[in-house]
Amino acid sequence: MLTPRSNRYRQAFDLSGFWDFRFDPEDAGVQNGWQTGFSAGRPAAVPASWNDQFEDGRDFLGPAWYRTDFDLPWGFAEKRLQLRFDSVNYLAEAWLNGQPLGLHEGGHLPFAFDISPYVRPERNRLVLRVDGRLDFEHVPPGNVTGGPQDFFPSHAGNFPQAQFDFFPYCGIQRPVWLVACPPESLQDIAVKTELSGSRAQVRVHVERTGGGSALACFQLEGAGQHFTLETAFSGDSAEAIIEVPEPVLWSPATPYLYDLTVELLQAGGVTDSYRMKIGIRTIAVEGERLLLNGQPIHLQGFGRHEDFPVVGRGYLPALIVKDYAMMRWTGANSFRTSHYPYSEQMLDLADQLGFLVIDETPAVGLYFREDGLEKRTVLCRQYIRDLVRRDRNHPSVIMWSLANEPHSASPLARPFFAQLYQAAKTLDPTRPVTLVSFMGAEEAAFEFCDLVCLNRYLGWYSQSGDLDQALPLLSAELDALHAQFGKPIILTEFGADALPGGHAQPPEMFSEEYQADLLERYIRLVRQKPYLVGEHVWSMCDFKTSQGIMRAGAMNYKGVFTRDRRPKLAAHRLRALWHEQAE
Ligand code: GCB
Repeated sequence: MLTPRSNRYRQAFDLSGFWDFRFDPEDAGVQNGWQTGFSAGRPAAVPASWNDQFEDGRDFLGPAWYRTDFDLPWGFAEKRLQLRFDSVNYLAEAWLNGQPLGLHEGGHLPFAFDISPYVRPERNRLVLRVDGRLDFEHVPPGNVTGGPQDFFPSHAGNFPQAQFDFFPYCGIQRPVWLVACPPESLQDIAVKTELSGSRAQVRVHVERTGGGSALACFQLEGAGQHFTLETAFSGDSAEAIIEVPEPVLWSPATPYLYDLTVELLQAGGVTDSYRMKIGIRTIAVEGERLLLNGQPIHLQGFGRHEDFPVVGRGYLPALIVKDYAMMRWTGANSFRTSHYPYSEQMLDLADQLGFLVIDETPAVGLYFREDGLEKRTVLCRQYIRDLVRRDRNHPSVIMWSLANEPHSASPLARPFFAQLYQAAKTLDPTRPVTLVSFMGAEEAAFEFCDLVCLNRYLGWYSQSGDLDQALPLLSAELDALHAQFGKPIILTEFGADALPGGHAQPPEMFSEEYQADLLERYIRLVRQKPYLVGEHVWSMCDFKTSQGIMRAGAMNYKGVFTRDRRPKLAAHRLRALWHEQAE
C-alpha cells in the first residue's frame, strides 16, 4: 500500500480535525441515528487517543463513535477514491453515507476502503465505530483468565486488564486520508538494493490496477547521477534493475537518500506517477556479527513507546522531531518500535536522520492455548504482511521483530513462530527476522531466528538492588546463550525504574543513581562480548501503563527521560558512555 502523496496525478487530503464523537457504553449502536443527522456528540481531536481528551473516558475502551462530514475537494471528481486510515485501535467499522465500507481489526497499521461507489460531490457523512475493548483473542491480548498473567507480576490484576505493560489507548490515533488516484494507477512499489563490488543494483518491482498494455518508467536520481529505464507491464506488474556505479551508501554516518520516480505510461502518455526516497544499503547477519554495507555495526539506543500526555498514542509531529533530537543527544543510533509499528512519518525521519530501526509487529504478550489460536495465527500473519508492505522501502528498517515476550513455554509456540518466520522471509528475504524474548535458553524460536533478542532485568525484578550479584549472573547467561545458539545477540531491554528527582547515596532502587549505575554496568558488560551486537535501554521515556500495584501513578518509570522529555541522571550517563564508545 503506497503512502498517500499529492502530485499532478494523485492527491491526498488530510481529514484530521475535530470530529463529532460519543461513547456508547451500552453498545446501543448509534450508527443509524448518526447517518440521518442528529447530533448528540462532542468534539474529539483526530488524530489522538480519546482516553485523555475528556474527564470521563480514561478507562473507557469502547465502543465509541466518530463522525465527520466532508465535501469532495476540488479535482477529486472522476478519480478512484479511497479512505485510508493510518491507525485505528483496535476494531474499526466504517460507513459512508449509510453504506457499510468494512471492518478492520488491529491498531498501528494502515487500511483503506474504496469509496468511489458511495461518494457524493457534497455533504458526505463518514461514521466510524471504534472498539478498543480488551479480549483474550485479540493481538495484543487482554482480559485473559486462567492465563499467563501469573507469570508477569507487573500485569497481575491491573486495570484495564491488559496483557502488556502500557496503557491500552484507543481511537483514531493517526491521520485519515481521502485519497484520489487515476482510474488506472500505481498500486504498490517494492525496492531492494544489493551491492557487488563498487556497484549497486536497485531492483524495483511495481504493481498497478487496470488492464491493457502499459509501460513503467523508472528514474533514479542522486549523487549527481540520473538513471532512466522503461519496462513493459506483464499483467499487473513490472520490474526493473537499475545498475548504479559508485553509489553513495546509506548509513547512520551518511544517511544519503536517492529520489526514485515511477511513472505509469499508457497510450495517451503518463497517467500516474509516484516519487519516493530510497537508500542504497545492505544488511546481513554473518556468523556472530551484524553487517551494514558489509561492515560490523553495533546498535546503541532504546526501546520506547508512542506515548505523550493528552494525545496518548496520537500522532504528534513535533514530538517525533524532539525525540530524535533527544536520542541524537544521547548518542543513540537505533531503536526498536516496541511493541507495535510506529507512524510512517517516524520512519521517514529515521531514513533522513540515519537511525537504525528494529520494526516490530503489534504481537506483544502472546500466549498459547488451543482456544483462539487459529484467530491469533491469522492476525499475526496479517500483521507481518501489512508491516512488511508498509515499511519495506525504508533503509532505516534493518530487521523485523515478529513479537515481544511471547509465553513460548507451550509446545504450540514453536510451530506458530516457525510459520511466521517463514512468512516474513518470503515477504522480505533481504532483512534479518527476529523475535524478542524473556525466555532465554527455553525460547524455541531462537533456533530459527536470525538473531537472539533478549530482555533482561537482573538487578531489578530479580537480584533486586544487588548489582554485584546480578552482573556475573547476566554475564554467564549471555555466554551460555551464545554457546547454545551461535548467533549474534542484542540485549533489547534492560533497565530500572527511577522516580524523577529521587536520589540516594549509596544508590538504591528507584533512585536516579541506581538506574544510571545499572545501565552503565550492563553496557560495559555488553561491550566486552563481541557476539553482543546491540544494547537497547528500556526505556527512552517514562510512559503510561494500566493501574496496578507494580506501577505507581500508572506509570512505568524506566525512562531515562521523563514523560515530558526531561533528562534524568541516566540520560547524561548514557550520553557520556555512548560518546566514549564512539571515540
Ligand atoms: C518487559 C516488557 C516491557 C515492560 C518492561 C518492564 O520485559 O517487554 O513492555 O515495560 O519489561 O518495565 O517491566
